[in-house]
Parts: sequence; structure tokens; C-alpha cells
Amino acid sequence: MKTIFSLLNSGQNEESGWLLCVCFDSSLQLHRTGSGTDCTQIKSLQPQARSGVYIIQPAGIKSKFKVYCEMLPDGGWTVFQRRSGPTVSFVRKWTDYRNGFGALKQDHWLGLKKVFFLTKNKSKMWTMRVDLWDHEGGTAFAEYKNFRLGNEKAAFKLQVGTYSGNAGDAIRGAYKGIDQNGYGFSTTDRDNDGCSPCIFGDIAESDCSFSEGGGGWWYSKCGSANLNGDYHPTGQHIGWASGLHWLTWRPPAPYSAKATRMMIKSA
Ligand SMILES: [Ca+2]
Repeated sequence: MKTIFSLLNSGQNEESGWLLCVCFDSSLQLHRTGSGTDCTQIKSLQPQARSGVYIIQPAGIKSKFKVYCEMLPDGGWTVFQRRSGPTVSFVRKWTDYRNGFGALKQDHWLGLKKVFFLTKNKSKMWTMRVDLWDHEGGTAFAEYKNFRLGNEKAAFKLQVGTYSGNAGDAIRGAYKGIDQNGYGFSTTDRDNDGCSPCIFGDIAESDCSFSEGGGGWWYSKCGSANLNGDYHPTGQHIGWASGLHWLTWRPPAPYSAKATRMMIKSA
């Protein structure tokens, strides 16, 4: 990518190994860049850094890539999922979930490979935060310590540690036996879920991605969390198995969130 360095931020210089600029790429889109390995490092080196698109290079990884950084008082968060409407479809196959899709400043999925690159480095610990917005103006969140993903060979297996928050621990599930922690990622063309089949009442279900709207997720049997299903607008947001689920939040009928965000912070 051709980059014109148009403005150099003062305070730090090249010799210190840290450079922040406001840059325009060849399409003249404004983005911010720094020599950070992730949004948390950029924010800690440059406390006044604002939320936006940055180029990062995770430690030990050859490639650089763009991410949206949510710069909050508790640190810089690297966003890897955002939903706010129906425009970007999350009904996608394995390759799209691996590589990412959507627009970073809008709804998007960063890509499992990039999240794996970020969390691969064992010298850092990662916290994953899920934010949920309901259709009545309320919000809720869930945070997980010790988040990381396995490599592609391990189907980007989900690892989460201790939960905190007020949305409930939907990854471990609304009832026993449906924990998604430790499961690989599934799409309609790559089945790594816990059903072969699962029996739900009089229905035998073998493919959670298909039955939950076609989005990819770390389905177990199939589990209580799935924020990559079909987008349901206000008024059509209750009772759909395909919606943006976090079933420990707003029970009992499946409640589809109005907006969601998933992001990670390093320590
Ligand atoms: Ca299956």
C-alpha cells in the first residue's frame, strides 16, 4: 500500500522506535498508524490516541494489517466483530470467516487468522469483551480473561478464562453440557460443532451453523452464544433461533441484539 506521511505527531521520534502519523493510503482514506503490535500498545504508548483504524503488526508476525481500535479509558481494544444493522451479511463460509469481511469503520468481522496472530504470542494475556445493545436503549457486557484462539489446523479453537460482566456467561451456556469453550469454529461448509446429531425435542440437529442462520461460530451443542447469526430489526427481534444470541441475557425467548461488538485487550 502506498502511504503518504502527511503529519508527524510530536513528542516521540523515530529513534525511540515509536512513530505516529495521520496517513492517507492510495484511496485517500484517512487512517492512523503506529508501530504498535496491537491497539493496547498503541494506546499505552500514545495515551491521547483516538479510536479509529490503525495498522498493526503483532509480535512475531511478518504481516501488517488494519484494525479498528476502540480507545477507552481502560486501554486500547482491538475490535474483531461489530454488528449494527443488516447491511453486512454474516452468512459466510469458512474462507470469509478466516480472512475477514465488512468495513473496519462499520460492521465487520476482522478474521480468525488475524485474531489468532494477535493472541498467538504467549507472553501476552488477552481479555475479550463482548458488548450488547438491546432494542430499548440498554446495554450489557461480558468479559473473559485468558482469551486466545488456536491455529487454523485446530479450527481456531476458542479458549476463554474467568467470566465477569452483567450479560451472563453465554459462552459456558445457560445450562450444563453446552459449553463452547474449547470448541473449534464452524461454518456451513466446515462442521466442528458438538452435534452429530444433537436431539432437541423431536428435532435431530447435526449442523448448528445451518440451523442458527448460516453464520460462523464456536458452536458446541449448539450452545447459548452466537453473535454472527441473521440480523433482526426492532420488532422482529424476539423468538428467532437465527438472531444475534446471548441467551444468558434477556431470557427466556431468544432475543436478538440490536448491536454487538467483540474486542480484545492485551496485558
Ligand atoms: Ca455437527
